[in-house]
Amino acid sequence: MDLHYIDGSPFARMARVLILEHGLRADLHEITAFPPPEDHLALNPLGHVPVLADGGESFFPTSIVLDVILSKARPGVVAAAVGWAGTERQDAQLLAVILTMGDALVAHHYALWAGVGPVGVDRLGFDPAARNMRRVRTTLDWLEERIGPEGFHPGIISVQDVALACLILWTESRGEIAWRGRPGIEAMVSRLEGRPAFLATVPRPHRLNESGALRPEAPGAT
Ligand SMILES: N[C@@H](CCC(=O)N[C@@H](CS)C(=O)NCC(=O)O)C(=O)O
Repeated sequence: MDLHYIDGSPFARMARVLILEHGLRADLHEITAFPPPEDHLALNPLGHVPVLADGGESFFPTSIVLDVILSKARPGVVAAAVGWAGTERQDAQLLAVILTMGDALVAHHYALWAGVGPVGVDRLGFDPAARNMRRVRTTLDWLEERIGPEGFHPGIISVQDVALACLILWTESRGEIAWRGRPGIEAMVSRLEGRPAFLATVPRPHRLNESGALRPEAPGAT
């Protein structure tokens, strides 16, 4: 299988961590432009990473990429698949909520980096970037109520743990948010961040230029 990724992408990092944790063979293709170039749209019409190409098919978005990777992993190793016995719907909801929160998080940061501001009369009545950050905070509270002392599933490192840790660690390197003060999430992130699969996928620093555009020489800038 072939994984197309950007170094800084927290969504792509989830896939890279799962591949490493499970010792799966994959050819990694780093995209150094941001946003990904035009020809990437042939792989994913949404223009996003990660994309997993396997058996002539192109898999996206992230939830599907993670599902395909986990379907190739031996059960019982590190990150269990969605579908813990009897809690399939809750597992699926947890992962979907974490990934949707990730969308809000990156949309918030992109809006700031792009210097987006009012260009006309506000007929909506709220600031979309601020609303996205509020969504992130309330979702972190919701997740904190559901995480246990051993993460989202006792006894294993779950895909939900991996997904949330990748998003939190992205904010640590790309623009901090007030995520601390939630002991369950803090404990989970500190347990995972030192694992070899996480250390091997730490995002390189990125730089924004003065005009707000990402520097072309900043590979994997998200
Ligand atoms: N909901 C998407 C999120 C993926 C995403 O936002 N990827 C970012 C990098 S972190 C991206 O590729 N952005 C390129 C763009 O916005 O055109 C998914 O699950 O695949």
